[in-house]
Order: sequence, then C-alpha cells, then structure tokens
Amino acid sequence: MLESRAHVRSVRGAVDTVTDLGAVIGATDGDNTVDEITVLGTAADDAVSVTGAAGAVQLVGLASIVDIVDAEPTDTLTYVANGGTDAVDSTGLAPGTIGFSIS
Ligand SMILES: [Ca+2]
Ligand SMILES: [Ca+2]
Repeated sequence: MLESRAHVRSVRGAVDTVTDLGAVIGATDGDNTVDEITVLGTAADDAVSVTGAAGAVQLVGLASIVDIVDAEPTDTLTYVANGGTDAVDSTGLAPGTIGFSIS
C-alpha cells in the first residue's frame, strides 16, 4: 500500500518518486511476489519514455519522474494513457526487467 501511495503522489506532484519493490527497503533484491505498478498519464498528449535494466526502471515524461528499484520480471508496470494521443517509447527497457504494458 505504501507503494501505491507513493505512486499517486508521483503523478500529482513534481517530486521524483522512488518505488522500492524489494522485500526490505534499501535492500538490493526483489521480494519474490508480484507487484503491480500503474502510472497514469494526463488527459493531454503525453510523450513517455521507459528505460531500465537489472531491476531498475525509470519512467520519464510526466510531471514527475518515476523510479522503480528492485523490480523483478514478474512485476508489472502499466502505463495508462488516460486520454490524448500518447507516445510511449520502451525501447530502452531491457527484456526481463519488468512486465511493461500500455493500457
Ligand atoms: Ca516483486
Ligand atoms: Ca495522455
């Protein structure tokens, strides 16, 4: 739940948000459970870029930068366009980092 609150704050404010999906905050490995992160775009046209590798994922292009650490391949990151004609570039996301989808 803490992760969800952090996420909501990330799309409403202008402060970078780090979401740690590890079992222990500050540790460097995953928690072996499925974590689902949803990032909401704005109602306007957004240009979003997702990059990452080795458990670290970054989504830029919105009011704030969303950083995810300790991600596992079974975790998911869903980007919701939320209206407008959005451009999403995930070519910088290494395969097996996190399950990324666009909704
Ligand atoms: Ca996980
Ligand atoms: Ca949008």
